[in-house]
Amino acid sequence: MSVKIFDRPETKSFLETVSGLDKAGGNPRVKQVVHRILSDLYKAIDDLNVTPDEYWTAIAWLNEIGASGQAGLISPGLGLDHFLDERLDAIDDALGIKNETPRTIEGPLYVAGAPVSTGYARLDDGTDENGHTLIMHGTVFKADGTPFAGATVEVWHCDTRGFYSHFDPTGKQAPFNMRRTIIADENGRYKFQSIVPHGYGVPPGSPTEQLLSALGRHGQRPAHIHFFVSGADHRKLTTQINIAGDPLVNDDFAYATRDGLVPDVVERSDEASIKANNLKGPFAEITFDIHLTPLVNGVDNQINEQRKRAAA
Ligand code: MBD
Ligand code: FE
Repeated sequence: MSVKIFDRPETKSFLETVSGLDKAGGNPRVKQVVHRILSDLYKAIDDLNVTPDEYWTAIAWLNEIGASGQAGLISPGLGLDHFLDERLDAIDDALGIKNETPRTIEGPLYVAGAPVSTGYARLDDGTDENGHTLIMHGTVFKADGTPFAGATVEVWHCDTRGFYSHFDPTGKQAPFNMRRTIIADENGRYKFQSIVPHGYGVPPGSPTEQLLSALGRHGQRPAHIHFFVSGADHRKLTTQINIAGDPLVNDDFAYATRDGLVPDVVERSDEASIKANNLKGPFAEITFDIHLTPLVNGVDNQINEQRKRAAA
């Protein structure tokens, strides 16, 4: 039986009551957003004849998402993180700001407090037996195009099983394995040794995977390396690079792949290169320069407090 009650005046005034719009107290912005989202939801229920059984299935799923701490995981899966990036890009276009190094989503797996070093860091602790050595390096540039001595490069990635330290379900990794903060040297250069990461997959059987499966989708990401790059008088850049050649480079469940963020991976097996990097055997090399952008009217107009909230 299909009925329509959304357009009734009673429904309209009920939504205003529920959202507190008829009261003086509370937070006006929260009221505005809740009123809009609730109105869209009521209308969808009405238009699609959502049954009570369907509705309570969704509520149970939301409880599972929360209980498993996966709100930050299904969010990129539903493209919301990428959509926010597209909006930041559009705002920058309107302001005339060019992002020579594209931004892309942070994801839910950053951890603050990684060891800090200048110029160079070794990210992995050498215990991943399947690891293929990676050397990655580049120069950080200021908005005026000059090298950014003292810029901060935070980098994090997963191991060859697709697990991140602090979130490793096997408990195998030491804290801050494959997480470092590198201060760019006097020439704006950063360099690190690590291992080539594997792709990531959402936890099997998780509520995130259940929804993706119901959408006929997978929960896999191509191999990638995350970065926060920041420096005085510039906006903080959140980005990632993908490992070129990964079959999922253009099939990421989190939609983070962007032009300009898939640098070449060069296999080096010649003695000179191996020696120059103090290594014992062949390795993969990635060169990736990073360009920061200026503040807008003296402030970082894109900064968000996601990290502070995660730490609280
Ligand atoms: C990741 O490693 C990630 O980067 C994102 C965006 C989502 C899940 C896992
Ligand atoms: Fe990741």
